[in-house]
Amino acid sequence: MLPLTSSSGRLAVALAGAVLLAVAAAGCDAGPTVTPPITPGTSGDPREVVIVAKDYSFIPSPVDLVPGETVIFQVVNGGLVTHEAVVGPMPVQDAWEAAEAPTASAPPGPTAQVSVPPELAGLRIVVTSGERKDVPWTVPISAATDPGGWFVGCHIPGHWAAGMVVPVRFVGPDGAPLRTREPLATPGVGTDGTLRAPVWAGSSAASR
Ligand SMILES: [Cu+2]
Repeated sequence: MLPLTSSSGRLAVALAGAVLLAVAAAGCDAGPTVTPPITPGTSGDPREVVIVAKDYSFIPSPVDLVPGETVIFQVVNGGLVTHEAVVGPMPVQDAWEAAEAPTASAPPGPTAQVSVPPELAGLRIVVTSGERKDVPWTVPISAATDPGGWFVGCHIPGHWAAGMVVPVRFVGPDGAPLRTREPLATPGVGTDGTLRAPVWAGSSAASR
């Protein structure tokens, strides 16, 4: 009887693990291929897009946006330290990473004032622990054709390297992705100092 009990125990553990994975996946998004239909936001009726920053990750992943729509980003900091949501392509992410790097040794307190050239500013929303900021924003029509992809990232020193970046998935109103790309790398900072970013895997992401 002992082997059976042991086997059942393993099965139970395996099932519990599978359930946890399923719950975790469901908490992020509906699935890897197609999201539920989206009613794109307009300037008069922007769509609410909730982004939760934690120590050190974002929910959801990916962030679904329809090119040309107007959204209100509701950025919530559920973590214990200050975070930011920088929305934009990789040149924007690189610019903020470089601009904020010198603040790594700054003493605890208010976020240091940093800036980047306007053309590389993208959208940056800084939230302190427990804070929520609502920021309206119109998704550029051309964003979906940016060959490098777009991301939501945090550049408080060390946070991107800790994995605090999620890809933006541009979708049509029907929820179908406008383009798909293969994963390039796990997030982090490369040995040459350049940022590595995740790319959502599109329909090929059947397994997780
Ligand atoms: Cu952060």
